[in-house]
Amino acid sequence: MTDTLTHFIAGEAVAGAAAGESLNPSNTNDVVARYPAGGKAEVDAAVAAARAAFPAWADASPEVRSDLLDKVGSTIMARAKELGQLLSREEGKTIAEGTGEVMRAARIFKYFAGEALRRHGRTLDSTRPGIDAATYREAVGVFGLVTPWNFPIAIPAWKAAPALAFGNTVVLKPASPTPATAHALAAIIHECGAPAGVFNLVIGDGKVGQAIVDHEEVDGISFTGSQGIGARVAEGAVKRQARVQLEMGGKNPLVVLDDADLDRAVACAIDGAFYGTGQRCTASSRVIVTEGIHDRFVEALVERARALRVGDALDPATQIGPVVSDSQLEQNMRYVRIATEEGGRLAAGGERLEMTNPGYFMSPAVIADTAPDMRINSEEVFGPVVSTVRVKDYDEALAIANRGQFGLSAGIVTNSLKHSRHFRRNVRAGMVMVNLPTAGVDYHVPFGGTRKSSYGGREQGFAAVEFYTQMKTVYVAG
Ligand code: UN1
Repeated sequence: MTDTLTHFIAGEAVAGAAAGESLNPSNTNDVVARYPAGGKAEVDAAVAAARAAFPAWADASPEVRSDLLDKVGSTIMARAKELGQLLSREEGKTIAEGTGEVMRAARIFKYFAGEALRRHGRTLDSTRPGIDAATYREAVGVFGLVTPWNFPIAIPAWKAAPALAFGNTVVLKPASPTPATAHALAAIIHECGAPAGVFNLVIGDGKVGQAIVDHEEVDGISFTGSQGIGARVAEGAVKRQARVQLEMGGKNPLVVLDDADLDRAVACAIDGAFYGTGQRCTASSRVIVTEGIHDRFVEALVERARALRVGDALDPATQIGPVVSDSQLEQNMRYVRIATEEGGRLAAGGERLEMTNPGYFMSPAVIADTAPDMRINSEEVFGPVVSTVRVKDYDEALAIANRGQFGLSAGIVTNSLKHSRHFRRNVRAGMVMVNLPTAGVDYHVPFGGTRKSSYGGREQGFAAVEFYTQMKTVYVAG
């Protein structure tokens, strides 16, 4: 079945001429949805609606906002199977991962239903007698949310839920490959009773994103996507002094030390590098291995990688779904080529696969014996491609882990308390994982990176209040 998508503006489904198709990457004969392409007119209408809805929403009892978010969370949960199916069909992650992501989105709404009720201001003792000082946390206004295709419901949820919880209104622009999943979320938010204009959806390409970024009435922008586009988003926002938050790429290292449990190290690398078809900004893309365990580790990694079942995302036996699009598959294959031309050894996978149905399949690639400065170890691939680097000892591993422009997530597999402690304190990354894959985060814990990975503050958990509220300082004399 092919859905026909609409925008949601001012509480109404707004149709437009079909401008694009969202295809099932496991079977490109299957058109998941046809969607309209919004432009400046739709963005203007959505922002005007969000602006008009803002005062009453910001003023509403926190209980009203909490109830809406809780209901959205419960509704998503009740439909997890159907939404997971849609997500996996549209994005290509396995059905287990798709349903898991839907549950994550539901729980994010429920978490922020609680946060809406929490008081985030502080009281202070003035140094002057008879005076009280306090800080309030107020809603900011209209937030523009520009979200990627790789977590098509969880990322819109973790931006929209805190925005709404703290009294802001929203205009969401989802990524072009996955509009149907975002549309399903928007429909649920409306069904659950969001007042008109509180949550708006405008579907379209980069022009919609640009119109949101440049709109004078958009007070803040939260973006997850590539570094190149992120830089443009920041430039546009800063020019007109809007708040801006960016989550961009990673080149996340996983360090494996001689004393690591081998099975655990391989499991961390397989999950971190290949689950979600490697399409996670937190994916482990460089595995840095000390020489005492190196050969055993690479051999076991190659064996596990070769045994992974690549296939249709909706087949429960599939472990690795397709890549999201043809252009992304091309990019992955190009990096495999570049890596081998630079001297890396293709030890597993790295081939385009033909299945019964036409789709974007490739075998998970392990590129061994790479040098730290190769392009494969500096540029984000965003696919099921991992490289390994052999090092002498922990110090060399840490130095290599800290190279490059990114700093999102970093992992270490070791039983050494000394090295794990040193790594936690000295690795240049916003998130550190000890004896865990670099990817796979909790829904209620702050998320974000350092250097070129993130900009403008942390998302999620208790940190979200910083971005989605502004502080007011109040002095009162009795
Ligand atoms: C995860 O590792 O569980 O776009 C989440 C991304 C990240 C989310 C990763 N923002 O891949």
